[in-house]
Amino acid sequence: MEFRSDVITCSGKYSNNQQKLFSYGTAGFRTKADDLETVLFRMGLLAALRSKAKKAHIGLMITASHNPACDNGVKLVDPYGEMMVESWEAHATHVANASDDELAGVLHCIVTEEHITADHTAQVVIGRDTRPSSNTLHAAAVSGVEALGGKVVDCGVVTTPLLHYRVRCANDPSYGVASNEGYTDKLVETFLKLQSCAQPATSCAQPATSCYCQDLLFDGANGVGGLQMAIMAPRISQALKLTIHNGGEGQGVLNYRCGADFVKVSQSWPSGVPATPGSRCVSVDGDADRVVYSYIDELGAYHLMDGDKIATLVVGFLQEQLSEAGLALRLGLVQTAYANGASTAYVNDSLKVPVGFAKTGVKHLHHMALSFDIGVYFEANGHGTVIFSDSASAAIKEAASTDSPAARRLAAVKDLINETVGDAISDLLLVEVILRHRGWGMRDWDAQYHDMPNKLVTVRVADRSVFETTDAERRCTQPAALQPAIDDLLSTSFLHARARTFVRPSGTEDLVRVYAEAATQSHVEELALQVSRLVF
Ligand code: NG1
Ligand code: ZN
Repeated sequence: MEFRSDVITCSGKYSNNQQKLFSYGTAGFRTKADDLETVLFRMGLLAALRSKAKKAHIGLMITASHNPACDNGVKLVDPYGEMMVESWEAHATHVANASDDELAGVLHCIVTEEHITADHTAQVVIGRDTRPSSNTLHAAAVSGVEALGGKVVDCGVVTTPLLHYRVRCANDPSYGVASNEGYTDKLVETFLKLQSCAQPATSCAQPATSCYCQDLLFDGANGVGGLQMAIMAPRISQALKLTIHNGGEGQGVLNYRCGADFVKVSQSWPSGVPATPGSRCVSVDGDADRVVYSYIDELGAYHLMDGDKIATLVVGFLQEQLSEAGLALRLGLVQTAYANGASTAYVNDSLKVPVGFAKTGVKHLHHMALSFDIGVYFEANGHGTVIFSDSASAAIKEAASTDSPAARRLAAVKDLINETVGDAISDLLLVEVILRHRGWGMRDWDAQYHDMPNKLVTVRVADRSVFETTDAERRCTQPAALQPAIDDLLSTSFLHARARTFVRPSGTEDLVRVYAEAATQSHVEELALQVSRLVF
């Protein structure tokens, strides 16, 4: 396959004159937006090649998720809406780092290695978040796709999970209508159907802590999630009364002291949302693929309901529905090392559902979840979803054609879930369905298990690449002396503190993360401090 002269001309316009080295990690490329224009042009080229290789639509999302507004990023999405296969991540890194003179050669190598022929016109589905830099980066990506004669399907400003959905539908129309409206209609209609069959919601004379209440505050992180919710909220208001705050209409700074990442890390109520005792709030992150809940009890105390609480709620519900429907399907949960130990124990010991551990990054969780008939996966930070195997889908469909209400509920719940990737809006609608089905207030949900006190801290080091881990990142193998020192600490000073701790290099930022969990907050503080000192 020969490259059109446009590749050479445009690569002059998007010249690579940086010393900086880029690496395609768990979140694609993510850094300061000013450094990314060349990278976006080149990812447009690569997405076009991937599309030719797969003879399918490929996705390209421009976002830096929960990171500050001055950052941006890009990741590619494979035909079924899943993260791009790992073997192409190396191609992405090579293309991004090639000098202008090397670029055509690097592209030729990929064409040869991947046996790409010229006969398929590339089709790339592009989405972007609300960041000011996203427009310029979008133009660069479009130039890249078009330089290889490819066609762009422009989704505009959309949430990351909506882009994943669009890619899946473009390649598999049975999944849904491939448009932004198709996504909205599917979620709205399924949610209303599920809620109209549920018990009537009790009136809100009582606070949301003690019974299911349709009132919900929505914290949109000043990002694209608020825009999408503004479209959906009026359409679902008969079943859920959402009040949108931090809605992304230009009033507040993206992800600043609000949104799912801020709420999870600081374990506090988001700014910009009225903090009234007895109220509950759902927070999404800057691109609306993560979700966490919070509530303030009658005494004014703050409570966080994170991704682990959502995962356990979903697993318990699916288990109950499967049993009522008489379906013997293998249900499992996948977590990462960051999952609170109490959530793992609850699912293993009380629900008797198997739990697997994967490395951080949804592609790893997604992969492991495929080993179950129904795999639920969630990161503690609120990124997760449920995936159904083909045979599980067929069994549910067949059971739903009988008069089993549980099987019908399961079939509708499957339609509500975005199986391609964690989706804050789809997940929050699912949580509402379950809470209403059970008539649960926030305190009932919270009472499933009690979180172990925990803390996540970051340590800046000279070179994070010297840190290597094993056992789903729960143990450090390099530097060699670190894990023995941690083990020594746990077996002496923290022997009776039910303590757990681990160290891993971040895949998205230039730092090392230390997680500590123990029976009391003071143990946690001390453990996090001592392990951070060992790392530094
Ligand atoms: P890193 O920076 O590798 O810890 C963070 C999150 C991940 C995942 C990725 C992708 C934590 C501790 N880590 O990864 O869970 O969401 O970003 O965005 O929350
Ligand atoms: Zn995100």
